[in-house]
Amino acid sequence: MKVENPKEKYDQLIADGYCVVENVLEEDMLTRLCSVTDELLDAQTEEERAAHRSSGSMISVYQHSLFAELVVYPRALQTLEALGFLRPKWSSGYVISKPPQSPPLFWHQDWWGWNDPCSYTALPQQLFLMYYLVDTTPYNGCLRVIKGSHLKRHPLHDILPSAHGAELQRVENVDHPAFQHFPGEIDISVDAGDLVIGDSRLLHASHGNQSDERRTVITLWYHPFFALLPASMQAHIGRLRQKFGWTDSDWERIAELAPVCESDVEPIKWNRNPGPELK
Ligand SMILES: O=C(O)CCC(=O)C(=O)O
Repeated sequence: MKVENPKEKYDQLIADGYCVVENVLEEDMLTRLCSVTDELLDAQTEEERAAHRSSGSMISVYQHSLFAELVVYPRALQTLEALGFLRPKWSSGYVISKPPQSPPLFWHQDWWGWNDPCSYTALPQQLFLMYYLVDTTPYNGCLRVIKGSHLKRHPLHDILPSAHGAELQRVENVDHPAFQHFPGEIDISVDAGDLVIGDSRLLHASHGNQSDERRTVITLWYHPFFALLPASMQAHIGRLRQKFGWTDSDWERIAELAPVCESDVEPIKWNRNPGPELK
């Protein structure tokens, strides 16, 4: 696949923290992903749904083999390569689906390596690749981001308690600042099959879904410069892998993208809150 303007997209990803690549999923893959995710979502219990009211479902991609195909989907790897990420590794992912008439997702960032100085430099340690399976708009829960917040402190960094807090997930207080609007936020509306690539440090959220249809996204986490990360970070990433439903052939399929840490160094301590170094 030929990516239009790859250098501009790379520059935008580094400076703003995100970029969008149109039309990455082909029709056949999109159809298969819709059908598998619908099956997994229909099988969820009421309890599972209530626990994740804000984000919508959080189903691990290790629950179905099709997601192993998505991890190494050639058009996605060609996109990463066009942006200059030649040796990416992959660690995990989720099916995140907002049911019809559901609340917004709170502001958060997903990076956990803030204890290491490399987290305060421009190159991304971890990227999200988000595939939306339906067209999105503010009406049905499109993504919102705060441009540049992966590298620059924003008032939300001091407001947010621990990201992904259980109270925020259950939307116990919809007046909490984590659900509000902030100057500088940008809506990212996409067509089904487009790919949103972003830095895991970027503050992001989503609108509520006011439509009568599900709004599903598959988020996959990649490490574009895994070999350049400190060993303690590599060790943490290598340990994130979980077995669940994947078969040996699924693991073989993604073997080249498996994040293997060669040293037996202690994994870095998980810390989701940026320190004062983020200015
Ligand atoms: O549901 C969305 O649009 C965003 C999902 C998200 O925030 C994430 O995967 O970290």
